[in-house]
Amino acid sequence: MRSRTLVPTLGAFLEGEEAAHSSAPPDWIHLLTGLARAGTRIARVVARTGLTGTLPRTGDRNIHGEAATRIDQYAHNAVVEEVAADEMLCCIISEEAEDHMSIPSSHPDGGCILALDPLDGSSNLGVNVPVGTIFSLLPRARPDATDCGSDDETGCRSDDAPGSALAPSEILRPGRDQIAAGYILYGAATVLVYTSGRGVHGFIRDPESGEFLLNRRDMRIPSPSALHYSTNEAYTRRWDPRQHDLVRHFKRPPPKGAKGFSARYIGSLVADIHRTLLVGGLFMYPAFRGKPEGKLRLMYEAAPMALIMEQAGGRATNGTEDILDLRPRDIHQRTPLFAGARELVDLAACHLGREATDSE
Ligand code: AHM
Ligand code: MG
Repeated sequence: MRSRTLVPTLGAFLEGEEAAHSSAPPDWIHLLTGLARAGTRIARVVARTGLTGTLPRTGDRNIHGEAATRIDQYAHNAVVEEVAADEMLCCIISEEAEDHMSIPSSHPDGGCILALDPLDGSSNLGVNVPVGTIFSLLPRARPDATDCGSDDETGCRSDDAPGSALAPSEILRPGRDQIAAGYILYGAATVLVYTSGRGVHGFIRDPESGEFLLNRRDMRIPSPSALHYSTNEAYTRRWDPRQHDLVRHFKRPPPKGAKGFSARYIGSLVADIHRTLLVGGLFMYPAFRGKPEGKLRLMYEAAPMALIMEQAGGRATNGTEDILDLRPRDIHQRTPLFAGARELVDLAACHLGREATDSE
């Protein structure tokens, strides 16, 4: 009988390679472990939605102590419960909460911000389409000269005076400042992908042991990448002519002997981005008439995916500017997103930055 190769668990990988090489604060390992625990709880509930509908069956309570009624509220609560005691956090920004949530609520004093979409794409659950949790870890803004707080070498502010309230300028950080980012995909398998700025690593949850096992170390978008474009073409009638030009370009007959483009769109961001990361292509959620900033949220959807893409050799823009360079005005701000293989994102930027040839 062949002996089984020893595959590192998430815990072993974090304690070993991540602890040795990452520049993220040491508490990050604890935080990611909490996120993985939340992912395990969410995966279980997601897997039962065919039986229970999108409502968890028993007794879950939201942050206000009310009975949760929606699965995305359940997911929000699960993450908050698993990470809220983390001393590195000063607040959580969640798609499920209107304002940021201070941690601890009475006197936020951690140095980092967790931005979160607890369960993206949950409207797909009724038809058994994969959904996901997206997370981004940011340092709280550095104090100015009049402030007595200090930063450690990781950028996380560490000795803030208890009792201070969080100002918007402390938490509205550009994606370029992210310490770490990632997602958990609830599909045929539950997959956790993260970066802390030194490559992208993927783990798959073994349903038997319950452990996340290292599945892909240092993920790279393949080059040449798959010629997939991915967008919701039902909005064509509301597109800018330059977006039309771009998609028309993808539909042109390829040169003799070359492969042409094909379309892929799941309509679930984590699944679309995961496919793009694994095989390449270009994911697009553009702005269009009626949605001048697109649909996706900058801080907890676009920015973490952009960091993953860049760390895997790809790129992400809002059409013209790198997503990671955008400074949010608001925690729930939206942005157009073009993400994927670098040459295809560059091609999109080139089309979107010039005069349209004609309109439809
Ligand atoms: P949600 O945050 O309300 O779940 O919506 C986000 C989802 C993404 O997963 C996906 O990329 C997008 O909505 C699809 O939108 P559309 O149906 O307009 O194509
Ligand atoms: Mg979402």
